[in-house]
Amino acid sequence: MACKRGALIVLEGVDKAGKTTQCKKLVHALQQSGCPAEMMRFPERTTTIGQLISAYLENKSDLEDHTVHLLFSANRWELVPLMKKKLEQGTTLVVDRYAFSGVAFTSAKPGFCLEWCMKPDVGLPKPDLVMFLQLSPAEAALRGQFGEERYETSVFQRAVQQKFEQLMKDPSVNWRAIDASQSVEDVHENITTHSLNTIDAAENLPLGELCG
Ligand code: NYM
Repeated sequence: MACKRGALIVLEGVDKAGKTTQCKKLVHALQQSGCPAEMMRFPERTTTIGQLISAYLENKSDLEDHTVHLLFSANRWELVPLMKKKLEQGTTLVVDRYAFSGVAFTSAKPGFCLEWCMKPDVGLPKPDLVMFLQLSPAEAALRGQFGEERYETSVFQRAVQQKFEQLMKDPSVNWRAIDASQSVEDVHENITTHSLNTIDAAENLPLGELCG
């Protein structure tokens, strides 16, 4: 009998929303409950493309805006064979940022529209669930200073948040807004419930593709 596939679960949100903490806790909880699960993150900075992106984010290099957008997308595409293999083997993937971050961050720059930004990611494996960790800019500010990387300013993050809100109107994507102002444990419980439901449902569904 063919093995049931794993689910592709993505966490998105602005900086400070708690995505990485929640991804780790979710993978741990799924593994504890006997469900094979692994974490991935984008950008994946260890590849050759990822190193170019990392240098750009750390302000060690400058890249033209369209070019870096395409590199972020290429960084996802280079990991597609591995993602598909793991999903087919029955491993659920919990992914810290995906194509939606790509579109939200680039389209928050002047001169970019959502449509152009979405094109390079068309055809990527479509997440079975995208949870958006919602946190107001005021609450994010209470969680401390931004770091040193590019994009880490409240003005830019506010623009990114608006782009995410536009993306969440797309009914072809299974979005769930999660109130990230709750305690870490309450957010975790909420996320775990949605994830377990999605893992059950995904077993019997083919993996989709992102559309434009
Ligand atoms: N980012 C992330 C993009 O601009 N485009 C993308 O496609 C992705 C996946 O990279 N500020 C931005 C968002 C973040 C930064 O992410 C690094 P992290 O999760 O802080 O490593």
